[in-house]
Amino acid sequence: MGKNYSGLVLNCYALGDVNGTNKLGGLAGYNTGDVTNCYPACEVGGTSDRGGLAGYSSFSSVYSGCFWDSQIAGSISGIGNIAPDPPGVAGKSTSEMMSLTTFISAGWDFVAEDDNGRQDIWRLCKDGVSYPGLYFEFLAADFLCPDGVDFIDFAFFADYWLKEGCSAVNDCSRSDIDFSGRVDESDLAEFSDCWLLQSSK
Ligand SMILES: [Ca+2]
Ligand SMILES: [Ca+2]
Ligand SMILES: [Ca+2]
Repeated sequence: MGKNYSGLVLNCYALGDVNGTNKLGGLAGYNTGDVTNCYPACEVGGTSDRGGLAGYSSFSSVYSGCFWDSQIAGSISGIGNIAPDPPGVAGKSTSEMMSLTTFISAGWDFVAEDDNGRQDIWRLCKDGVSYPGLYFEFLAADFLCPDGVDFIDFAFFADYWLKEGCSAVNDCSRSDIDFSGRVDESDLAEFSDCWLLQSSK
């Protein structure tokens, strides 16, 4: 983000390096809004007001559950113009940023846990391999860990076979892949497509 004036920025991440001169941040250059459950993991260039999370921030901005990879961003603070960092902003090492515990303990809603919610917005199957991703970025048939479509996902899918009354908001734990309201042959076709698509890669 270049500038965020007053919006709530929720559940997002940024991995692209940032270059420029002034007011540079891994997630936002200039921010006067609120940020919840976001992380950047990138290099931050520039000469002044550089922050792992935000280059420049208003003092009234509220941050909650935000992290940034301090190992990659280098020796800067989380918010360029505010020291120390406000509550809800924490720099972490790369290995901590690739660890489920870091995010779970901050209340992030992940797949395969219910304590932080059942929307299951985030997903990180294995520590130390990657940063967390957003669940919607994964193949529709890749319901469960480990990453990739396999028989574990198929068994999960089979549990919902011929289930009816799946709504758009609670789509039978995503097994109603085409959102038709029913788990049937057309979902199985989509499941198979995902499986084959993955094997052809
Ligand atoms: Ca959850
Ligand atoms: Ca899987
Ligand atoms: Ca369906």
